[in-house]
Amino acid sequence: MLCLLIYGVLNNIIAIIVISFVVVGTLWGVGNLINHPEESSIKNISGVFLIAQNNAFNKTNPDIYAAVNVPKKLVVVNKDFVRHDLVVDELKINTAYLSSEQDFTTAIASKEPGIYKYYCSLHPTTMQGKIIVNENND
Ligand SMILES: [Cu+2]
Repeated sequence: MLCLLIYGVLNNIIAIIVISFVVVGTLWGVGNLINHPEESSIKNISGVFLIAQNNAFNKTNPDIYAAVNVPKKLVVVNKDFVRHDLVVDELKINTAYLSSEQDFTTAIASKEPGIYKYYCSLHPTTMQGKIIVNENND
């Protein structure tokens, strides 16, 4: 008798839990349909794509230009088999070590015009270039 009672209560609890999951799941689904997830605004910001390959960034370690107070998206991808990173001390950029095929997205942002050195901390003599931040003339 007691066993049956406990069994009945247990069944009810399980039913309640299952119904809760269904309700929450449905609400979540409807919520997603109503609130279109906002597009990330950083996608609209012009960006720089740096590929670390053969111990250079984009083959030539190019100069990168940016404007004061206009953040610029920076994506670093490692296409080598050895690790690389990208560091800009003055702009507090550090991708940490990237293994092969890893990437890191950050932003170049500066309040001060200037020339800032970017480099790979593992290959600082061969992998280094300049980020040139100019006064924003808009
Ligand atoms: Cu490197």
